[in-house]
Amino acid sequence: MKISRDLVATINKTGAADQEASFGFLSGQLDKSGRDAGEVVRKLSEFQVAIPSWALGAGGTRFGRFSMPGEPRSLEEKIDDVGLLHALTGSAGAISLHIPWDVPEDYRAIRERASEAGLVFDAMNSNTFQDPKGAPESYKYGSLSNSAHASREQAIAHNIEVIRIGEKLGSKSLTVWLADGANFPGQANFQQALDRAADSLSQIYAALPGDWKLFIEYKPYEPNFYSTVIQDWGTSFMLANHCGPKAYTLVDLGHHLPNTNIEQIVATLMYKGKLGGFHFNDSKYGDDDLTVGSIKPYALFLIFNELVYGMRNNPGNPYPAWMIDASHNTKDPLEDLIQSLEAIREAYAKALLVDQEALGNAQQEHDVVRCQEILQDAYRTDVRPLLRQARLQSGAALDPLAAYRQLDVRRHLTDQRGSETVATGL
Ligand code: PSV
Ligand code: MN
Repeated sequence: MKISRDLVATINKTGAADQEASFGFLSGQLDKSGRDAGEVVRKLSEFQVAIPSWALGAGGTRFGRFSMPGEPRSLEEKIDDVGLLHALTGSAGAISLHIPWDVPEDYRAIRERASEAGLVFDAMNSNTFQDPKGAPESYKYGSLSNSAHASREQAIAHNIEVIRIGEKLGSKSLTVWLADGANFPGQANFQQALDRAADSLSQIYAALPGDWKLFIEYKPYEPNFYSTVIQDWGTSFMLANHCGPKAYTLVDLGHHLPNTNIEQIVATLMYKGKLGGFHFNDSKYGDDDLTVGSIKPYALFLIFNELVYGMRNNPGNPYPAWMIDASHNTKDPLEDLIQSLEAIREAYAKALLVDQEALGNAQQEHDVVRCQEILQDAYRTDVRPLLRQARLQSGAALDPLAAYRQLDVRRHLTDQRGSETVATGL
């Protein structure tokens, strides 16, 4: 199934007059305080978020998985799904692949299919948390940090192979999430495991093409429950520095213990020019992988406030690679991703409305109340007319979720693919 621009334009006719009125009103309001709605709309249109290939199936937990009819059966169909999302939202212009789940058979055909849907290939993801089929070595006791030399060598070779696959697709970065750790006290020597991980990562780093980046993702626990080799941003940052200038930390919002001040982590990393990648999701308890903004939208806004500040004030930090890393369990994955994309743009738009200069002055004067008012004035603004305007201008749907339902996309996909399909992934 493909959604053409003409079809979207026809659907958009229904809400066009309302949108004109609400955008006109908000523009006028913002103008009074010297804020340019057109500029925010332009920035929103530019903000593209990668969709990981593993987020197009229903996901699940270790207790079970309830598939969604019409799940993509192949890499081609995953690309088609992201193409549908992009056509409706205008904000999902990239796909992020996970190897070995998504090894292309025909590279040229895959590249063409993605480019026809307006997609580029974002960061490649390696996988050493599952044993590869038929491989001689196991990752049961770790991969890049395993005390067995042969397991480490296999894991390093896999990561280098992922880089080579990514090169053929036009990707420019590799994300390593290292699941290595221990389940029981005494099981591993912390210092030696870290030393081996650092050495393995350096070897992968040495195989990076000149214009590539390495993103090192951290996570406090799971799949190991006692310790994780790269458990926090500090460890990731240290390893990125150990590797070299093309290595960066990747922040996944779900990879923090409850109540961690993630916005401060973002600020610290950007100050040091080391925030390379970002995985969006939301959580109540741990790495829940819930819809972005569904639990703590104000925290997401505060994080975006630091991202906007960093993008303006830290020229040494590269433009981060944005990706949604969520699971859907009981929702239609495409509907859930539309909701996440909306929440991301909403938080970004609100952060763009923060009067950074006024905030800086209030901070200087120690006017704590005013500081809070400035942030909350931006947060309380209903920015949805700006989001709709950005979509309208880029030929996407005014209301992507309503359009998705109106076009009966899931039924079309199910008719095409069947109701028993299961996408590769977790
Ligand atoms: C691990 O929890 C993670 O966040 C990493 O980014 C993985 O690549 C992804 O989820 C899928 O397992
Ligand atoms: Mn992640």
